[in-house]
Amino acid sequence: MCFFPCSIIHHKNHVNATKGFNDFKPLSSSKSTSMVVYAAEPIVRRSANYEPSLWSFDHIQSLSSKYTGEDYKARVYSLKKAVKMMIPKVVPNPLNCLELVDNLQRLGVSYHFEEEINHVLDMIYGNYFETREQWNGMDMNLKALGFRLLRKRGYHVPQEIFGDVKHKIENVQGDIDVVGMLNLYEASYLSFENEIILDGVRDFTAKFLKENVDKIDRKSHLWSLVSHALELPLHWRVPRVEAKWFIETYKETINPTLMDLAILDFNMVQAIYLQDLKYSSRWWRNTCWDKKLSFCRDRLVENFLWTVGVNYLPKFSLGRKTLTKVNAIITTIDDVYDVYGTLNELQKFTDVTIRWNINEIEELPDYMKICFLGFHNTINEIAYDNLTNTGLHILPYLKNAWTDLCKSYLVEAKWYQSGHTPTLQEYLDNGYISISAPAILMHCNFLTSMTSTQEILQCMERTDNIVRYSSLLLRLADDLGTSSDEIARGDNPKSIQCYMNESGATEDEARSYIQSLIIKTWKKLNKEVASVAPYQHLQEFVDCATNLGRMAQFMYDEGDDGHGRPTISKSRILSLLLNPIQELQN
Ligand code: LA6
Ligand code: MN
Ligand code: MN
Ligand code: MN
Ligand code: MN
Repeated sequence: MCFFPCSIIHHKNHVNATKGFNDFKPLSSSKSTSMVVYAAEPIVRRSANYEPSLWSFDHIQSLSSKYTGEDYKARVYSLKKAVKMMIPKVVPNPLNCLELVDNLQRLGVSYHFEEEINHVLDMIYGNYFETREQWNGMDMNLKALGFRLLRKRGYHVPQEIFGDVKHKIENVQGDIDVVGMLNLYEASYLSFENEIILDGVRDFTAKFLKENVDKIDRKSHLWSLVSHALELPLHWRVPRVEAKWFIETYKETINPTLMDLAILDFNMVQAIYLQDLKYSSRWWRNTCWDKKLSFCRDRLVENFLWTVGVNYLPKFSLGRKTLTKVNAIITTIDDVYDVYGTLNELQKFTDVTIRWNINEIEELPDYMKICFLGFHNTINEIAYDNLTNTGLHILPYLKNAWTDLCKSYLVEAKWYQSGHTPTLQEYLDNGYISISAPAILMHCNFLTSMTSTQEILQCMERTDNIVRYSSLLLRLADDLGTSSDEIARGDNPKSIQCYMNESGATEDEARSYIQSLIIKTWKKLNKEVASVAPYQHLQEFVDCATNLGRMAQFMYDEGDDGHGRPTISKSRILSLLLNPIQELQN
């Protein structure tokens, strides 16, 4: 039941509500009687007309995978052993070494060989990349591949390694090596700000590949690889999505032992996702939010998909289950602030959240009682489980992160109500918080394999810039994908509109500008990630943060809203979560 049952007007079509946010307003006041007569003024609520979920509870619970059990584990064990034996054989040849590492990473199985890969990269670095004398005169392809794989792991390799490549390529007699150009192109995306040599490399390799892609045989793997890279560079791609693509593209050509392992591992890890998803779907059903808060997006499976993008490792099960709850709560509360709630209600919701005070929920309308109590219970339970499992009391951190989020939502709701268009900077200073990534990543601090309080506190301290840049990537990509719908239904101006307003740019120009900010943000992120590389225990968290940025570019690919529109994500969900990869016929 609603707080004011007779006075609520639901608008099914995109209607902007600008008035009527006072629940009661004096109708008339008579001095003679000092009596004030109140009448309920209709509350006009917007509606987003979200499409229903494509994934029913019963359907999710009915799914199963055959890739569980000891037989499969035993096969993976022996395939892993066989792959480990391949490593010493490639050691004498640095290019073969790097190609093997690259393949293991792209196939999604490198997590089985962390120690071996570290060892190989250390060796390659020491022998070929540590000093200028070593890399001077080195083959371009080897340089490019080495640079990418080493910088990704935080080894110091300067951009000057490419100081002469442009000149050399311009003077090549005969055909230019496309594979080398492709590796150079991919390497250039590991750049930091103000690395103009790498900017140049990116420009001329992209130009070359665009001009030459059509000359490559369309049925060849090289053509797939080049056109894939031109769509989005490898460094920006979500590892699990890439693994699926890479396995399917190279199924018949890569070493069959490696491929057997990759396929089996993918399918077995996918079976774990299914268990995580079924748990999450039971939790979601128990909240009853899909029924009680039916004006919000019902996106449980999409919310789960984000978590697989953030961390695909089998050991991250609890992390995926927890983050799915976090994402579902965010998606719901975001709609309460952006679409359904009145400013007065939102102010109260924010206050109750700040004080984390269950006694105050009496003041909230019924729909918000459900929302706040469900939210409060879930976060408290997450904190409780952490306390009993690790002894660490994390509720104060979680509370702070959620409070910051709700405050940033309220800022935007006020901007919308007052018709204020902030400057782009003002918008982004709030918008990187209101996109929820800092709240998601705060939870991540307690979900990776860090064990001591000291490590976790150090992680929070050293990664605040990483969190900021990853959040900014999410905000910018989200605005490119969602702002058209948002503005049409009535919402605060997003980065595109703020930039248009302050610069007089057209929408297309503003979109390109936002794209350029994405490139710039990646460079800042790369630098920060490199700076924490020496701290081994931070790596899983840093990967989560970076993958969140990648996931945003995936979900909002080509400016489509893959989070809000279920039909856009359907094939991705089938591919990553539900359909196994066909095994090789041996
Ligand atoms: C996007 O919605 C949304 F819900 C997010 C919070 C994006 C990331 C979400 C996860 C991982 P919308 P807004 C749950 O585009 O209002 O409405 O901030 O977000 O632009
Ligand atoms: Mn929103
Ligand atoms: Mn919002
Ligand atoms: Mn808004
Ligand atoms: Mn949005």
